Amino acid sequence: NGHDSRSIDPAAKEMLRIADREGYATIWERYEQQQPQCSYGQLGTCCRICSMGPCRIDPFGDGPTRGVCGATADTMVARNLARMAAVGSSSHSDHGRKVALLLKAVANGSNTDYHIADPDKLTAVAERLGIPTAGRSTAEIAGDVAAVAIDCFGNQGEEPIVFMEKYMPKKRFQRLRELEETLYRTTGAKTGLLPRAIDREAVDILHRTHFGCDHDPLSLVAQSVRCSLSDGWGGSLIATELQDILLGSPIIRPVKANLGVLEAESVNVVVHGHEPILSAKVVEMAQSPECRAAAEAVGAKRVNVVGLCCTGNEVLLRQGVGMAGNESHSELAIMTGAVDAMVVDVQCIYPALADLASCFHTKFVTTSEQAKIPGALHIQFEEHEADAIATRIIKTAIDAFPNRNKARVYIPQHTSTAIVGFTVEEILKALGGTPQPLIDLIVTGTIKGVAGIVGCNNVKVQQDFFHRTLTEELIKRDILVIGTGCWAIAAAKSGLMDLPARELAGPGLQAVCGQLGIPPVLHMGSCVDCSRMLNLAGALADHLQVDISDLPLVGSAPEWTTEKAVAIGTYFVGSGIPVHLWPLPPILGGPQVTKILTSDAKDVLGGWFFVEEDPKATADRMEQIIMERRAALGI
Ligand code: BF8
Repeated sequence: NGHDSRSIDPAAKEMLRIADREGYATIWERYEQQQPQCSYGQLGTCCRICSMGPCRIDPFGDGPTRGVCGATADTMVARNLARMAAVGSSSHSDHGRKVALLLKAVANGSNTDYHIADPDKLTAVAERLGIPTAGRSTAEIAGDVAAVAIDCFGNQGEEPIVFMEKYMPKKRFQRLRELEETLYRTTGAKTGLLPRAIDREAVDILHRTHFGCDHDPLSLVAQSVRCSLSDGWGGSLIATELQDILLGSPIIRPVKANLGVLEAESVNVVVHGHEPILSAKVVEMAQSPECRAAAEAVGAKRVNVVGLCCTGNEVLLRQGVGMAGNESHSELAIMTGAVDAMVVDVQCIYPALADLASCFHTKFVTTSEQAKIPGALHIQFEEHEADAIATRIIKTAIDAFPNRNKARVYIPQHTSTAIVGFTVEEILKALGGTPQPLIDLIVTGTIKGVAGIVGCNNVKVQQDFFHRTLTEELIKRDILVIGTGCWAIAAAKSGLMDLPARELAGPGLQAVCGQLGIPPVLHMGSCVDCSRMLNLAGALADHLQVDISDLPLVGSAPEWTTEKAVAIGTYFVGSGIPVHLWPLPPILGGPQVTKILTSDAKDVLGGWFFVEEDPKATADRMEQIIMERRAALGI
């Protein structure tokens, strides 16, 4: 019964039975070996910032109430949280930076392996940024867009970054500006909320959380919000917008999801990580005559590239590539014995994958200078030689294919169909070019509101259980569910993104899905594409001339794991959206920080965090928030 408590996914259950039988180590097993986990760490009251420590504070009053330097539990919690937000924001944003630099290289002709795949999107982004487009070449416009994006990372001025200023809805921008002014007036101390340069906000956190700097929980939380906003309306947004320009904008289309996308007769290449600059090339080059011939020469049907995690979402959305699974599936995919190469770039890659791959013929290929893993084969990816390197990577998989031990291959035959690709542009197109029909549906109560669900799998939660149950509970209540990341993969695998899923929705949502020919649960992309959700919220807010915090919108990260999820949750809150979290964030040891984030933020920002373990109770609370907001709007 052990595997059933680990995952609700039928493919995962089959693979976990094999793992138990063969003795393969997994996250679940290593998690058990880690018990009991440190409760100071869980509560956030452990400080390792200087060498007088480590210090820890028992929040129940046993022992000292201050660290050696005098830091309180709240200071420790707030500093730790700020560092999580900085790391999460930096990960998304550094990804965005690479895309901006690539756009510059394509624009000036120094990179010819990529090109402007969506000139219409380029024009739309340029116009939004106020860059002239009439009578100018694509390369000129692209160069200017890249320059504005790059400037958002390193500008040394005090003004908010251009991307945020041009994309954030007006009322939200004003509210944050007024809040900064009020805080200055009432406290006499400067507290910024609108991000300056993206790099600066993360460095600011590294500086202010150094030994002996900022000890004020409110100030530390405010900077966490500011840094996270530089991710949502900056780094992540730049990643999304410029990837659409360079790799093509997603369109609504059906795909297959779950381990059944692996093919027994083909060379299987799993792309895992986050940056489609690599994965999209692997998908593209797998179709080249050279790779096809090489695959046939070793007796394979073809090269079958499938995705895992967010880079899987990127190629699923843009190239219709099958999705092998979300975070907790990464080990299980290798255990099928049918993966000839797993190719990774950055973020959310378990180092354990290298050891596991060595039990099989599987080549575990790292490609990024920022993510090297002992035991992996490193093939350095360089954008200016992308075609050649992607081909080399695929050849590695083809060379491994003959070593596959067919007796050990087991591919669980589970796939679901998912209709994906719901970008803001595609949603507006489906609505006839304006958000008005969606607003009308919300005003009449046909749809009560919109819930955005994001984030990972977490070994502390039965895989996909919270994602699936919460999603089903919300659509049942006529709440449209949109989202990204590993949640989106969970929803795709569960069949919730297929058209028949509308039967699970309440009568209002069901009718809308029937009319528009869409599922009740919409895949908006990878985690950097949470910026698409912000943009959708922004489009609704600007259309109605209200703030995002007035709209019946709510968020959740019900199986969150990473620091990037902290950044996402925090920029949602900073953008005026209440956010549910499970598992517990490491803040509860700081009563003042907990109060700021779960209560005070509500009045100040219009968004706040709440924690809840039960999916049904979470849906109740999310519906209640939506109903309160509807009432406040008089609808
Ligand atoms: O950025 S949802 S486990 S894969 S952090 Fe990672 Fe979490 Fe998955 Fe993508 Ni997002």
